[in-house]
Amino acid sequence: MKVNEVEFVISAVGPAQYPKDALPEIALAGRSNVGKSSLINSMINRKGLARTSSKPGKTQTLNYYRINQDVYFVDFPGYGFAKVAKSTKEKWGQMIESYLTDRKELLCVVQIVDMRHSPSNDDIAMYEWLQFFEVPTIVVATKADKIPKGKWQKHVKIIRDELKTTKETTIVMFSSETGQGKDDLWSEIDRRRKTFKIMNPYDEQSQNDKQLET
Ligand SMILES: Nc1nc2c(ncn2[C@@H]2O[C@H](COP(=O)(O)OP(=O)(O)OP(=O)(O)O)[C@@H](O)[C@H]2O)c(=O)[nH]1
Ligand SMILES: [Mg+2]
Repeated sequence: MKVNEVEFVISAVGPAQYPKDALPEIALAGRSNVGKSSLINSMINRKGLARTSSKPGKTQTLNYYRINQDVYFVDFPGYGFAKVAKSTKEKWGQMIESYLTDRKELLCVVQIVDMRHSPSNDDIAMYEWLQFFEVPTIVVATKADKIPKGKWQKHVKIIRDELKTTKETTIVMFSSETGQGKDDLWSEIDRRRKTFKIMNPYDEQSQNDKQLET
């Protein structure tokens, strides 16, 4: 897909604020500091649009970025960050869980892991959870620039084995620094977009939300 126009739309704290224009949504999941926001910036060729930080825990809401009139990227708070208060974590957890199970616009989750390391227990739990709820998932192994190319396959195999990925799950080798894997990830998203139909996007609930707004 050619990225012509990108807009940051909203930092949502709950479903009432999610967009109502029924575009497919691609959610970015991964542990804190793994490079979710950087991946969005790299995919849309805008360096600073999605806020990144070397300090984990930067993204604390569901942040929506619209690409053309085609899709949204939804930047998630990272999981596995110890310094965030427990009550805050529980709040995020609930918000993310209901988003992932209820959101009809969800096209797929891009689960990001660090190519340098074996997936963490949180990564494994997240992937298992996504499979259990049959959420279409693409795994991205990022920070590929930190490893010599000759070792990429070895690292990808470790990730596949540890996550126990299904045949349906594609793994994309990626680097936000070099742009490696950008075209592969866009092709994978486009392929899914072609067959994606949002079931009943304007159901009773969204009609009610609309009436409340006016
Ligand atoms: N070398 C390298 N560094 C990266 C890459 N992607 C991200 N980083 C760095 O990793 C750090 C974290 O990146 P973010 O994109 O803010 O991570 P995040 O997953 O959005 O973090 P939270 O919002 O805290 O969950 C930053 O210092 C980035 O510059 C990559 O592909 N290669
Ligand atoms: Mg972030």
